[in-house]
Amino acid sequence: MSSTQLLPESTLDRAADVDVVVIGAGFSGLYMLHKLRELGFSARVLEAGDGLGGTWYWNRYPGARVDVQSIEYSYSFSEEIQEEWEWSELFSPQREIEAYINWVADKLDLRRNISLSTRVASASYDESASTWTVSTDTGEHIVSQFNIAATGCLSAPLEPDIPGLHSFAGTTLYTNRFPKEGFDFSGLRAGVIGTGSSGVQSIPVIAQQASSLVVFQRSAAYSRPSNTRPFEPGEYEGMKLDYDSIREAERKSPAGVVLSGALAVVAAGATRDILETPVAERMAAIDEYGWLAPLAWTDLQTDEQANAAAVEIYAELVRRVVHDPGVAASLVPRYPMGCKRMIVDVDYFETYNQPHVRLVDLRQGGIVAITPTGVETAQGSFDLDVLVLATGFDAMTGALRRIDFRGRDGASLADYWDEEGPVSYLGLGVAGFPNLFTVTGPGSPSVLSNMVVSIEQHVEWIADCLVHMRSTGYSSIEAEVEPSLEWVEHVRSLAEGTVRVADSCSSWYLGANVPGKKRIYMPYSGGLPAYRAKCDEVVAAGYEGFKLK
Ligand code: N01
Repeated sequence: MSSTQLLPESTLDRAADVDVVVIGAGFSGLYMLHKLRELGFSARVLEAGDGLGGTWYWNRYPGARVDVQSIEYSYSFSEEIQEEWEWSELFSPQREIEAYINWVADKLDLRRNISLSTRVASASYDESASTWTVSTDTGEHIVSQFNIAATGCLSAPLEPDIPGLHSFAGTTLYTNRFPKEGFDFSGLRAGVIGTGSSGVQSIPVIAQQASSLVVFQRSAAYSRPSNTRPFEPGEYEGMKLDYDSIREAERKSPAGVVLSGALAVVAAGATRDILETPVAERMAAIDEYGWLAPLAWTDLQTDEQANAAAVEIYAELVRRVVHDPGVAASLVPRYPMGCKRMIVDVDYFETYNQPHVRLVDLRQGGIVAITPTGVETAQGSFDLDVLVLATGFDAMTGALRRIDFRGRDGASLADYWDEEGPVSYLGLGVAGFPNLFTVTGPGSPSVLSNMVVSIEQHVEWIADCLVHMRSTGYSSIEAEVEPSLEWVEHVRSLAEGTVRVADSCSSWYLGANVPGKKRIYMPYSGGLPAYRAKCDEVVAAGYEGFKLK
Protein backbone atom coordinates (compact mmCIF):
# COMPACT_ATOMS: atom_id res chain seq x y z
CA MET A 1 0.00 0.00 0.00
CA SER A 2 2.63 2.57 0.95
CA SER A 3 5.34 3.56 -1.50
CA THR A 4 7.95 1.66 0.52
CA GLN A 5 6.18 -1.57 -0.38
CA LEU A 6 6.53 -0.91 -4.08
CA LEU A 7 9.01 -2.85 -6.13
CA PRO A 8 11.95 -0.83 -7.45
CA GLU A 9 10.94 0.91 -10.65
CA SER A 10 12.52 -0.63 -13.72
CA THR A 11 12.52 0.52 -17.28
CA LEU A 12 11.56 -2.16 -19.78
CA ASP A 13 13.00 -0.44 -22.77
CA ARG A 14 16.05 1.70 -22.23
CA ALA A 15 15.19 3.91 -25.19
CA ALA A 16 12.07 5.04 -23.33
CA ASP A 17 11.67 7.76 -20.71
CA VAL A 18 9.20 5.60 -18.83
CA ASP A 19 7.69 2.16 -19.34
CA VAL A 20 4.17 3.46 -19.52
CA VAL A 21 2.39 6.73 -20.17
CA VAL A 22 -1.15 6.75 -18.83
CA ILE A 23 -3.50 9.38 -20.21
CA GLY A 24 -6.06 10.56 -17.67
CA ALA A 25 -6.24 10.69 -13.88
CA GLY A 26 -9.76 9.53 -13.19
CA PHE A 27 -10.77 6.25 -11.54
CA SER A 28 -9.00 4.22 -14.25
CA GLY A 29 -5.80 6.24 -14.61
CA LEU A 30 -5.20 6.31 -10.87
CA TYR A 31 -5.71 2.59 -10.33
CA MET A 32 -3.59 1.89 -13.42
CA LEU A 33 -0.75 3.97 -12.00
CA HIS A 34 -0.95 2.24 -8.64
CA LYS A 35 -0.98 -1.19 -10.25
CA LEU A 36 1.95 -0.38 -12.55
CA ARG A 37 4.09 0.94 -9.72
CA GLU A 38 3.24 -2.02 -7.53
CA LEU A 39 4.50 -4.29 -10.32
CA GLY A 40 7.72 -2.36 -10.77
CA PHE A 41 6.94 -0.49 -13.99
CA SER A 42 7.83 3.16 -14.27
CA ALA A 43 4.86 5.27 -15.26
CA ARG A 44 3.72 8.81 -15.75
CA VAL A 45 0.12 10.00 -15.79
CA LEU A 46 -0.82 13.01 -17.89
CA GLU A 47 -4.05 14.78 -16.97
CA ALA A 48 -5.65 17.72 -18.76
CA GLY A 49 -7.53 18.97 -15.69
CA ASP A 50 -5.87 20.86 -12.89
CA GLY A 51 -7.24 18.34 -10.40
CA LEU A 52 -7.77 14.59 -10.14
CA GLY A 53 -10.98 12.72 -10.84
CA GLY A 54 -11.66 12.81 -14.59
CA THR A 55 -15.45 12.72 -14.97
CA TRP A 56 -15.77 13.58 -11.29
CA TYR A 57 -13.49 16.56 -11.71
CA TRP A 58 -15.19 18.12 -14.73
CA ASN A 59 -18.85 17.36 -14.06
CA ARG A 60 -19.27 19.46 -10.92
CA TYR A 61 -22.64 20.93 -11.87
CA PRO A 62 -25.21 21.47 -9.11
CA GLY A 63 -26.94 18.19 -8.31
CA ALA A 64 -24.27 15.93 -9.86
CA ARG A 65 -24.25 12.59 -8.11
CA VAL A 66 -23.62 8.94 -8.82
CA ASP A 67 -26.41 6.61 -9.99
CA VAL A 68 -24.93 3.44 -8.48
CA GLN A 69 -24.70 3.21 -4.69
CA SER A 70 -21.36 4.62 -3.54
CA ILE A 71 -20.52 1.56 -1.50
CA GLU A 72 -20.41 -0.23 -4.88
CA TYR A 73 -19.19 2.67 -7.03
CA SER A 74 -15.77 2.62 -5.37
CA TYR A 75 -12.52 0.71 -5.59
CA SER A 76 -12.60 -2.88 -4.42
CA PHE A 77 -8.90 -3.65 -4.92
CA SER A 78 -7.85 -2.53 -1.46
CA GLU A 79 -9.55 -3.71 1.71
CA GLU A 80 -7.79 -0.93 3.57
CA ILE A 81 -9.35 1.75 1.34
CA GLN A 82 -12.73 0.06 1.64
CA GLU A 83 -12.48 -0.07 5.41
CA GLU A 84 -11.13 3.41 6.02
CA TRP A 85 -13.28 5.53 3.73
CA GLU A 86 -16.71 6.58 5.00
CA TRP A 87 -19.48 7.34 2.49
CA SER A 88 -22.11 9.63 3.94
CA GLU A 89 -25.14 8.54 1.94
CA LEU A 90 -26.40 5.95 -0.52
CA PHE A 91 -25.73 7.89 -3.74
CA SER A 92 -22.93 10.36 -3.09
CA PRO A 93 -22.74 13.81 -4.58
CA GLN A 94 -19.89 14.79 -6.90
CA ARG A 95 -17.92 16.63 -4.21
CA GLU A 96 -17.77 13.52 -2.03
CA ILE A 97 -16.59 11.32 -4.91
CA GLU A 98 -13.98 13.90 -5.86
CA ALA A 99 -12.82 13.99 -2.22
CA TYR A 100 -12.63 10.16 -2.22
CA ILE A 101 -10.49 10.12 -5.36
CA ASN A 102 -8.12 12.69 -3.90
CA TRP A 103 -7.94 10.81 -0.63
CA VAL A 104 -7.08 7.57 -2.47
CA ALA A 105 -4.39 9.39 -4.48
CA ASP A 106 -2.80 10.68 -1.27
CA LYS A 107 -3.08 7.37 0.50
CA LEU A 108 -1.31 5.58 -2.36
CA ASP A 109 1.14 8.46 -2.84
CA LEU A 110 0.15 8.71 -6.48
CA ARG A 111 0.64 12.42 -7.10
CA ARG A 112 4.40 12.24 -7.62
CA ASN A 113 3.87 10.50 -10.98
CA ILE A 114 0.99 12.68 -12.20
CA SER A 115 1.29 15.86 -14.25
CA LEU A 116 -1.85 17.98 -14.03
CA SER A 117 -2.86 20.68 -16.54
CA THR A 118 -1.13 18.60 -19.20
CA ARG A 119 -3.28 17.72 -22.18
CA VAL A 120 -2.05 15.06 -24.60
CA ALA A 121 -2.29 16.46 -28.10
CA SER A 122 -0.82 13.60 -30.09
CA ALA A 123 0.88 10.25 -29.77
CA SER A 124 2.80 8.40 -32.45
CA TYR A 125 4.18 4.90 -32.59
CA ASP A 126 7.72 4.12 -33.69
CA GLU A 127 7.71 0.57 -34.98
CA SER A 128 11.47 0.16 -35.06
CA ALA A 129 11.77 0.90 -31.34
CA SER A 130 8.31 -0.37 -30.29
CA THR A 131 7.74 2.90 -28.47
CA TRP A 132 5.21 5.69 -28.36
CA THR A 133 6.06 9.38 -28.28
CA VAL A 134 3.37 11.37 -26.55
CA SER A 135 3.29 15.13 -27.13
CA THR A 136 1.52 17.47 -24.76
CA ASP A 137 0.16 20.99 -24.95
CA THR A 138 2.89 21.96 -22.49
CA GLY A 139 5.50 21.18 -25.15
CA GLU A 140 6.76 17.90 -23.73
CA HIS A 141 7.56 14.81 -25.81
CA ILE A 142 7.60 11.70 -23.67
CA VAL A 143 8.78 8.35 -24.98
CA SER A 144 7.30 5.21 -23.46
CA GLN A 145 7.00 1.61 -24.46
CA PHE A 146 3.31 1.44 -23.66
CA ASN A 147 0.54 3.95 -23.88
CA ILE A 148 -2.59 3.43 -21.84
CA ALA A 149 -5.55 5.63 -22.65
CA ALA A 150 -7.56 5.98 -19.45
CA THR A 151 -9.48 8.77 -21.10
CA GLY A 152 -13.02 7.92 -19.98
CA CYS A 153 -16.17 7.16 -21.91
CA LEU A 154 -17.92 10.49 -21.34
CA SER A 155 -15.18 13.07 -21.39
CA ALA A 156 -15.30 14.76 -24.79
CA PRO A 157 -17.87 17.58 -24.36
CA LEU A 158 -20.21 18.36 -27.23
CA GLU A 159 -21.09 21.91 -28.09
CA PRO A 160 -24.57 22.07 -29.64
CA ASP A 161 -24.82 23.34 -33.16
CA ILE A 162 -27.24 26.16 -32.38
CA PRO A 163 -26.99 29.42 -34.35
CA GLY A 164 -25.80 32.35 -32.26
CA LEU A 165 -24.55 30.13 -29.41
CA HIS A 166 -21.70 32.48 -28.61
CA SER A 167 -23.74 35.67 -28.97
CA PHE A 168 -25.50 35.32 -25.59
CA ALA A 169 -24.64 38.36 -23.45
CA GLY A 170 -25.45 36.65 -20.14
CA THR A 171 -23.47 33.81 -18.56
CA THR A 172 -23.15 30.53 -20.46
CA LEU A 173 -22.28 27.46 -18.39
CA TYR A 174 -21.63 23.87 -19.44
CA THR A 175 -22.50 21.08 -17.03
CA ASN A 176 -19.52 19.06 -18.23
CA ARG A 177 -16.99 21.77 -17.35
CA PHE A 178 -18.79 23.63 -14.64
CA PRO A 179 -16.80 26.38 -12.85
CA LYS A 180 -14.74 25.06 -9.96
CA GLU A 181 -15.90 27.86 -7.71
CA GLY A 182 -19.56 26.99 -8.43
CA PHE A 183 -22.20 29.45 -9.58
CA ASP A 184 -24.88 31.27 -7.61
CA PHE A 185 -28.16 31.32 -9.55
CA SER A 186 -29.93 33.36 -6.85
CA GLY A 187 -32.25 35.98 -8.28
CA LEU A 188 -31.35 35.10 -11.87
CA ARG A 189 -33.50 34.04 -14.81
CA ALA A 190 -31.99 30.70 -15.75
CA GLY A 191 -32.43 28.45 -18.78
CA VAL A 192 -31.28 24.85 -19.25
CA ILE A 193 -30.88 23.18 -22.64
CA GLY A 194 -30.69 19.40 -22.43
CA THR A 195 -32.59 16.87 -20.35
CA GLY A 196 -30.22 13.90 -20.20
CA SER A 197 -28.73 12.83 -16.85
CA SER A 198 -26.84 16.11 -16.38
CA GLY A 199 -29.88 18.27 -17.10
CA VAL A 200 -32.22 16.14 -15.01
CA GLN A 201 -29.86 16.20 -12.03
CA SER A 202 -29.13 19.92 -12.20
CA ILE A 203 -32.63 21.27 -12.95
CA PRO A 204 -34.08 20.75 -9.43
CA VAL A 205 -31.08 22.39 -7.76
CA ILE A 206 -31.00 25.34 -10.15
CA ALA A 207 -34.75 25.77 -9.61
CA GLN A 208 -34.14 26.09 -5.86
CA GLN A 209 -31.97 29.15 -6.42
CA ALA A 210 -33.05 30.89 -9.60
CA SER A 211 -35.88 33.42 -9.72
CA SER A 212 -37.19 31.63 -12.81
CA LEU A 213 -36.14 28.58 -14.77
CA VAL A 214 -36.97 27.63 -18.35
CA VAL A 215 -36.13 24.06 -19.39
CA PHE A 216 -35.71 23.53 -23.13
CA GLN A 217 -36.46 19.86 -23.75
CA ARG A 218 -35.83 18.27 -27.14
CA SER A 219 -36.27 14.66 -25.97
CA ALA A 220 -37.92 13.75 -22.69
CA ALA A 221 -35.93 11.54 -20.34
CA TYR A 222 -36.72 8.30 -18.55
CA SER A 223 -35.93 9.05 -14.95
CA ARG A 224 -36.85 7.79 -11.51
CA PRO A 225 -36.10 8.91 -7.96
CA SER A 226 -32.79 7.75 -6.50
CA ASN A 227 -34.25 7.83 -2.97
CA THR A 228 -30.81 8.76 -1.78
CA ARG A 229 -30.50 9.36 1.95
CA PRO A 230 -27.88 9.38 4.68
CA PHE A 231 -27.19 5.97 6.20
CA GLU A 232 -29.22 4.96 9.25
CA PRO A 233 -27.14 4.45 12.39
CA GLY A 234 -25.33 1.13 12.07
CA GLU A 235 -26.48 0.54 8.48
CA TYR A 236 -23.18 1.38 6.82
CA GLU A 237 -21.17 -0.57 9.36
CA GLY A 238 -23.37 -3.59 8.64
CA MET A 239 -22.81 -3.25 4.92
CA LYS A 240 -19.06 -2.99 5.44
CA LEU A 241 -19.08 -6.25 7.35
CA ASP A 242 -20.68 -7.77 4.28
CA TYR A 243 -18.31 -6.10 1.81
CA ASP A 244 -16.64 -9.30 0.62
CA SER A 245 -19.89 -10.89 -0.43
CA ILE A 246 -21.14 -7.64 -2.02
CA ARG A 247 -17.98 -7.43 -4.14
CA GLU A 248 -18.14 -11.10 -5.06
CA ALA A 249 -21.76 -10.74 -6.16
CA GLU A 250 -20.94 -7.57 -8.12
CA ARG A 251 -18.34 -9.39 -10.18
CA LYS A 252 -20.81 -12.13 -11.01
CA SER A 253 -23.70 -9.79 -11.82
CA PRO A 254 -24.41 -8.69 -15.40
CA ALA A 255 -24.02 -4.97 -14.68
CA GLY A 256 -21.60 -5.06 -11.75
CA VAL A 257 -24.31 -3.87 -9.43
CA VAL A 258 -26.09 -5.68 -6.62
CA LEU A 259 -27.40 -3.07 -4.19
CA SER A 260 -28.83 -0.55 -6.56
CA GLY A 261 -29.83 0.09 -10.09
CA ALA A 262 -32.96 -0.79 -11.93
CA LEU A 263 -31.33 -3.67 -13.72
CA ALA A 264 -30.28 -5.47 -10.57
CA VAL A 265 -33.58 -5.05 -8.79
CA VAL A 266 -35.69 -5.87 -11.78
CA ALA A 267 -33.53 -8.75 -12.97
CA ALA A 268 -34.20 -10.38 -9.64
CA GLY A 269 -37.94 -9.75 -9.74
CA ALA A 270 -39.19 -9.69 -13.34
CA THR A 271 -40.88 -12.88 -14.41
CA ARG A 272 -43.84 -11.76 -16.50
CA ASP A 273 -44.34 -10.61 -20.10
CA ILE A 274 -46.30 -7.38 -20.09
CA LEU A 275 -48.26 -8.36 -23.19
CA GLU A 276 -49.38 -11.56 -21.43
CA THR A 277 -50.62 -9.51 -18.45
CA PRO A 278 -54.18 -8.15 -18.53
CA VAL A 279 -54.17 -4.36 -18.96
CA ALA A 280 -56.01 -3.89 -15.67
CA GLU A 281 -53.21 -5.69 -13.82
CA ARG A 282 -50.32 -3.83 -15.40
CA MET A 283 -50.77 -0.65 -13.36
CA ALA A 284 -50.94 -2.77 -10.21
CA ALA A 285 -47.21 -3.35 -10.67
CA ILE A 286 -46.77 0.23 -9.43
CA ASP A 287 -47.90 -0.88 -5.95
CA GLU A 288 -45.24 -3.58 -5.93
CA TYR A 289 -42.32 -1.92 -7.69
CA GLY A 290 -42.98 1.84 -7.55
CA TRP A 291 -40.86 3.64 -10.15
CA LEU A 292 -39.33 0.34 -11.23
CA ALA A 293 -42.76 -0.93 -12.34
CA PRO A 294 -42.25 -0.01 -16.00
CA LEU A 295 -39.07 -2.11 -16.00
CA ALA A 296 -40.46 -5.17 -14.24
CA TRP A 297 -41.27 -7.12 -17.41
CA THR A 298 -39.34 -9.71 -19.36
CA ASP A 299 -40.32 -8.67 -22.89
CA LEU A 300 -39.36 -4.98 -22.74
CA GLN A 301 -36.05 -5.09 -24.49
CA THR A 302 -37.06 -7.11 -27.50
CA ASP A 303 -40.67 -6.23 -28.24
CA GLU A 304 -41.52 -2.65 -29.15
CA GLN A 305 -45.20 -3.22 -28.48
CA ALA A 306 -44.40 -4.50 -25.00
CA ASN A 307 -42.11 -1.55 -24.52
CA ALA A 308 -44.89 0.87 -25.48
CA ALA A 309 -47.19 -0.82 -22.96
CA ALA A 310 -44.57 -0.32 -20.25
CA VAL A 311 -44.21 3.33 -21.23
CA GLU A 312 -47.91 3.67 -20.35
CA ILE A 313 -47.02 2.68 -16.79
CA TYR A 314 -44.21 5.21 -16.82
CA ALA A 315 -46.60 7.91 -18.06
CA GLU A 316 -48.96 7.10 -15.19
CA LEU A 317 -46.12 7.49 -12.68
CA VAL A 318 -45.26 10.90 -14.15
CA ARG A 319 -48.93 11.96 -14.04
CA ARG A 320 -49.10 11.03 -10.36
CA VAL A 321 -46.39 13.60 -9.60
CA VAL A 322 -46.78 16.38 -12.16
CA HIS A 323 -49.96 18.41 -11.60
CA ASP A 324 -50.35 20.00 -15.05
CA PRO A 325 -51.53 17.26 -17.46
CA GLY A 326 -49.96 19.02 -20.47
CA VAL A 327 -46.57 19.23 -18.76
CA ALA A 328 -46.86 15.61 -17.60
CA ALA A 329 -47.56 14.51 -21.19
CA SER A 330 -44.54 16.47 -22.45
CA LEU A 331 -42.32 14.74 -19.91
CA VAL A 332 -43.04 11.29 -21.38
CA PRO A 333 -40.50 10.17 -23.99
CA ARG A 334 -41.52 9.06 -27.46
CA TYR A 335 -38.70 6.59 -27.89
CA PRO A 336 -38.48 3.14 -26.30
CA MET A 337 -37.52 2.66 -22.70
CA GLY A 338 -34.09 1.01 -22.52
CA CYS A 339 -32.81 2.91 -25.55
CA LYS A 340 -30.93 5.14 -23.10
CA ARG A 341 -29.80 4.46 -19.55
CA MET A 342 -32.52 5.29 -17.06
CA ILE A 343 -31.62 8.34 -15.02
CA VAL A 344 -31.88 8.55 -11.26
CA ASP A 345 -32.90 11.92 -9.91
CA VAL A 346 -33.79 13.88 -6.82
CA ASP A 347 -37.18 15.64 -7.14
CA TYR A 348 -36.98 16.03 -10.91
CA PHE A 349 -40.67 15.74 -11.74
CA GLU A 350 -41.73 17.62 -8.59
CA THR A 351 -39.72 20.60 -9.86
CA TYR A 352 -42.24 21.16 -12.65
CA ASN A 353 -44.98 21.84 -10.08
CA GLN A 354 -43.22 25.03 -9.01
CA PRO A 355 -44.75 28.19 -10.46
CA HIS A 356 -41.42 29.71 -11.50
CA VAL A 357 -40.38 26.65 -13.55
CA ARG A 358 -41.46 26.33 -17.15
CA LEU A 359 -40.99 23.41 -19.52
CA VAL A 360 -40.62 24.28 -23.20
CA ASP A 361 -41.30 21.10 -25.17
CA LEU A 362 -39.18 21.64 -28.26
CA ARG A 363 -41.10 18.88 -30.04
CA GLN A 364 -43.77 21.57 -30.47
CA GLY A 365 -41.35 24.07 -32.00
CA GLY A 366 -37.57 23.96 -31.77
CA ILE A 367 -34.81 26.38 -30.90
CA VAL A 368 -34.22 28.89 -33.70
CA ALA A 369 -31.21 30.64 -32.23
CA ILE A 370 -29.46 31.84 -29.14
CA THR A 371 -29.59 35.62 -29.09
CA PRO A 372 -27.81 38.19 -26.94
CA THR A 373 -30.82 38.20 -24.59
CA GLY A 374 -31.74 34.54 -24.40
CA VAL A 375 -33.23 31.70 -26.44
CA GLU A 376 -35.46 32.19 -29.44
CA THR A 377 -37.72 29.23 -30.26
CA ALA A 378 -40.50 28.63 -32.77
CA GLN A 379 -42.80 29.00 -29.74
CA GLY A 380 -41.49 32.39 -28.65
CA SER A 381 -38.44 34.04 -27.11
CA PHE A 382 -37.20 33.64 -23.56
CA ASP A 383 -35.04 36.29 -21.89
CA LEU A 384 -32.38 34.85 -19.61
CA ASP A 385 -29.48 35.93 -17.40
CA VAL A 386 -27.78 32.54 -17.41
CA LEU A 387 -27.91 29.65 -19.84
CA VAL A 388 -26.83 26.15 -18.83
CA LEU A 389 -25.91 23.71 -21.57
CA ALA A 390 -26.35 20.08 -20.55
CA THR A 391 -25.87 18.85 -24.09
CA GLY A 392 -23.72 15.77 -23.62
CA PHE A 393 -20.61 14.14 -25.01
CA ASP A 394 -19.03 12.53 -28.01
CA ALA A 395 -19.16 9.31 -26.03
CA MET A 396 -16.79 6.35 -25.91
CA THR A 397 -14.64 7.30 -28.89
CA GLY A 398 -14.61 11.11 -28.62
CA ALA A 399 -11.77 11.49 -26.13
CA LEU A 400 -9.62 9.03 -28.10
CA ARG A 401 -10.42 10.65 -31.45
CA ARG A 402 -9.48 14.08 -30.13
CA ILE A 403 -5.92 12.90 -29.49
CA ASP A 404 -4.02 12.55 -32.74
CA PHE A 405 -3.02 8.89 -32.32
CA ARG A 406 -0.73 7.71 -35.11
CA GLY A 407 -0.10 3.98 -35.21
CA ARG A 408 1.93 1.89 -37.59
CA ASP A 409 2.95 3.78 -40.75
CA GLY A 410 1.46 6.98 -39.37
CA ALA A 411 -2.13 5.69 -39.64
CA SER A 412 -4.61 7.89 -37.82
CA LEU A 413 -6.96 6.35 -35.26
CA ALA A 414 -9.56 9.05 -35.93
CA ASP A 415 -9.51 8.35 -39.68
CA TYR A 416 -9.68 4.59 -39.11
CA TRP A 417 -12.73 4.90 -36.87
CA ASP A 418 -14.38 7.51 -39.10
CA GLU A 419 -14.17 5.07 -41.99
CA GLU A 420 -14.79 1.74 -40.27
CA GLY A 421 -16.57 2.69 -37.06
CA PRO A 422 -14.98 2.09 -33.64
CA VAL A 423 -13.19 -1.18 -34.41
CA SER A 424 -11.57 -2.50 -31.26
CA TYR A 425 -10.66 -5.91 -29.90
CA LEU A 426 -12.50 -6.34 -26.59
CA GLY A 427 -12.37 -2.57 -26.07
CA LEU A 428 -8.75 -3.11 -25.01
CA GLY A 429 -6.68 -2.72 -28.18
CA VAL A 430 -6.91 -1.51 -31.77
CA ALA A 431 -5.33 -3.20 -34.79
CA GLY A 432 -2.59 -1.03 -36.26
CA PHE A 433 -1.86 0.59 -32.87
CA PRO A 434 0.61 -1.71 -31.09
CA ASN A 435 1.32 -1.18 -27.39
CA LEU A 436 -1.72 1.07 -27.02
CA PHE A 437 -4.33 -0.08 -24.52
CA THR A 438 -7.71 1.53 -23.99
CA VAL A 439 -9.38 1.23 -20.59
CA THR A 440 -13.11 0.58 -21.05
CA GLY A 441 -12.85 1.23 -24.78
CA PRO A 442 -15.65 0.66 -27.32
CA GLY A 443 -16.71 -2.98 -27.44
CA SER A 444 -16.41 -3.49 -23.67
CA PRO A 445 -19.27 -3.40 -21.11
CA SER A 446 -18.12 -0.03 -19.68
CA VAL A 447 -21.10 2.34 -19.71
CA LEU A 448 -23.62 -0.50 -19.42
CA SER A 449 -22.08 -1.49 -16.11
CA ASN A 450 -20.87 -0.13 -12.81
CA MET A 451 -17.89 1.70 -14.33
CA VAL A 452 -15.58 1.04 -11.40
CA VAL A 453 -16.05 -2.72 -11.65
CA SER A 454 -15.30 -2.61 -15.37
CA ILE A 455 -12.33 -0.31 -14.86
CA GLU A 456 -10.79 -2.64 -12.27
CA GLN A 457 -11.18 -5.62 -14.59
CA HIS A 458 -9.49 -3.78 -17.48
CA VAL A 459 -6.67 -2.35 -15.37
CA GLU A 460 -5.91 -5.79 -13.95
CA TRP A 461 -6.05 -7.43 -17.38
CA ILE A 462 -3.65 -4.84 -18.85
CA ALA A 463 -1.29 -5.10 -15.87
CA ASP A 464 -1.18 -8.91 -16.18
CA CYS A 465 -0.48 -8.53 -19.89
CA LEU A 466 2.48 -6.23 -19.26
CA VAL A 467 3.88 -8.63 -16.68
CA HIS A 468 3.52 -11.46 -19.21
CA MET A 469 5.37 -9.44 -21.83
CA ARG A 470 8.15 -8.54 -19.44
CA SER A 471 8.62 -12.12 -18.34
CA THR A 472 8.53 -13.55 -21.85
CA GLY A 473 10.63 -10.82 -23.44
CA TYR A 474 8.05 -9.56 -25.92
CA SER A 475 8.36 -5.91 -26.86
CA SER A 476 5.04 -5.31 -28.61
CA ILE A 477 1.46 -6.47 -28.57
CA GLU A 478 -1.20 -5.61 -31.09
CA ALA A 479 -4.80 -6.59 -31.69
CA GLU A 480 -5.24 -8.53 -34.94
CA VAL A 481 -7.67 -7.34 -37.58
CA GLU A 482 -9.84 -10.44 -38.04
CA PRO A 483 -10.56 -11.11 -34.36
CA SER A 484 -11.29 -7.39 -33.94
CA LEU A 485 -13.84 -7.40 -36.75
CA GLU A 486 -15.36 -10.59 -35.36
CA TRP A 487 -15.63 -8.97 -31.94
CA VAL A 488 -17.31 -5.86 -33.37
CA GLU A 489 -19.78 -8.12 -35.15
CA HIS A 490 -20.39 -10.06 -31.94
CA VAL A 491 -21.06 -6.84 -30.01
CA ARG A 492 -23.43 -5.71 -32.75
CA SER A 493 -25.27 -9.03 -32.81
CA LEU A 494 -25.84 -8.95 -29.04
CA ALA A 495 -27.73 -5.66 -29.35
CA GLU A 496 -29.58 -6.72 -32.48
CA GLY A 497 -33.31 -7.13 -32.09
CA THR A 498 -33.43 -5.03 -28.94
CA VAL A 499 -34.86 -1.55 -28.45
CA ARG A 500 -31.28 -0.32 -27.95
CA VAL A 501 -30.87 -0.27 -31.72
CA ALA A 502 -34.47 0.38 -32.79
CA ASP A 503 -34.93 2.99 -35.52
CA SER A 504 -36.74 5.13 -32.96
CA CYS A 505 -33.71 5.10 -30.67
CA SER A 506 -31.03 7.75 -31.13
CA SER A 507 -28.72 7.40 -28.17
CA TRP A 508 -25.10 8.30 -27.63
CA TYR A 509 -24.45 4.54 -27.28
CA LEU A 510 -25.12 4.49 -31.03
CA GLY A 511 -23.19 7.69 -31.67
CA ALA A 512 -26.47 9.20 -32.83
CA ASN A 513 -25.94 12.47 -30.96
CA VAL A 514 -22.84 13.36 -33.00
CA PRO A 515 -23.43 14.55 -36.56
CA GLY A 516 -21.64 12.29 -39.04
CA LYS A 517 -20.68 9.61 -36.50
CA LYS A 518 -21.23 6.05 -37.74
CA ARG A 519 -24.34 4.53 -36.18
CA ILE A 520 -22.92 1.50 -34.36
CA TYR A 521 -23.92 0.20 -30.94
CA MET A 522 -20.62 0.63 -29.10
CA PRO A 523 -20.80 -1.07 -25.69
CA TYR A 524 -20.80 -4.83 -25.11
CA SER A 525 -24.23 -5.82 -23.82
CA GLY A 526 -23.59 -9.47 -22.98
CA GLY A 527 -22.94 -8.77 -19.29
CA LEU A 528 -19.78 -8.66 -17.20
CA PRO A 529 -19.39 -12.38 -16.43
CA ALA A 530 -19.44 -13.39 -20.11
CA TYR A 531 -17.11 -10.54 -21.00
CA ARG A 532 -14.68 -11.38 -18.20
CA ALA A 533 -14.71 -15.03 -19.25
CA LYS A 534 -13.84 -14.04 -22.82
CA CYS A 535 -10.93 -11.86 -21.65
CA ASP A 536 -9.66 -14.72 -19.48
CA GLU A 537 -9.98 -17.20 -22.35
CA VAL A 538 -7.94 -14.91 -24.58
CA VAL A 539 -5.14 -14.93 -21.99
CA ALA A 540 -5.36 -18.68 -21.41
CA ALA A 541 -4.97 -19.22 -25.15
CA GLY A 542 -1.74 -17.19 -25.19
CA TYR A 543 -3.33 -13.81 -25.91
CA GLU A 544 -5.36 -15.18 -28.75
CA GLY A 545 -6.36 -12.44 -31.17
CA PHE A 546 -3.30 -10.37 -30.29
CA LYS A 547 0.03 -10.46 -32.10
CA LEU A 548 2.99 -10.57 -29.72
CA LYS A 549 6.44 -9.74 -31.03
O1 N01 B 1 -25.87 14.04 -21.96
P1 N01 B 1 -27.02 13.36 -22.85
P2 N01 B 1 -25.70 14.06 -20.37
N1 N01 B 1 -30.90 21.43 -28.79
O2 N01 B 1 -26.40 13.13 -24.17
C1 N01 B 1 -29.97 17.62 -25.54
C2 N01 B 1 -23.68 9.93 -17.85
N2 N01 B 1 -24.06 10.72 -16.70
O3 N01 B 1 -24.51 14.86 -20.06
O4 N01 B 1 -31.83 13.61 -26.57
C3 N01 B 1 -31.63 20.94 -27.78
O5 N01 B 1 -27.62 12.21 -22.16
C4 N01 B 1 -30.28 16.21 -25.87
O6 N01 B 1 -31.48 16.09 -26.57
P3 N01 B 1 -31.70 14.77 -27.52
C5 N01 B 1 -24.86 9.05 -18.23
O7 N01 B 1 -24.39 7.83 -18.69
C6 N01 B 1 -24.31 10.05 -15.55
O8 N01 B 1 -26.97 14.44 -19.72
O9 N01 B 1 -30.46 14.65 -28.37
N3 N01 B 1 -31.25 19.94 -27.00
C7 N01 B 1 -30.33 15.61 -24.45
O10 N01 B 1 -31.53 15.90 -23.83
C8 N01 B 1 -25.49 9.87 -19.32
O11 N01 B 1 -26.27 9.12 -20.21
C9 N01 B 1 -24.71 10.73 -14.46
O12 N01 B 1 -32.91 15.09 -28.28
C10 N01 B 1 -30.07 19.38 -27.26
C11 N01 B 1 -29.21 16.39 -23.77
O13 N01 B 1 -29.00 17.57 -24.52
C12 N01 B 1 -24.29 10.50 -19.98
O14 N01 B 1 -23.41 10.80 -18.92
C13 N01 B 1 -24.87 12.10 -14.50
C14 N01 B 1 -29.24 19.84 -28.29
C15 N01 B 1 -27.93 15.62 -23.72
O15 N01 B 1 -28.11 14.49 -22.92
C16 N01 B 1 -24.56 11.76 -20.75
O16 N01 B 1 -25.45 12.57 -19.99
C17 N01 B 1 -24.61 12.78 -15.68
C18 N01 B 1 -29.70 20.90 -29.07
N4 N01 B 1 -28.98 21.39 -30.10
C19 N01 B 1 -24.19 12.07 -16.77
N5 N01 B 1 -28.12 19.08 -28.30
C20 N01 B 1 -24.99 9.97 -13.24
O17 N01 B 1 -26.05 9.95 -12.75
C21 N01 B 1 -28.25 18.19 -27.31
N6 N01 B 1 -29.43 18.38 -26.67
C22 N01 B 1 -23.91 9.17 -12.68
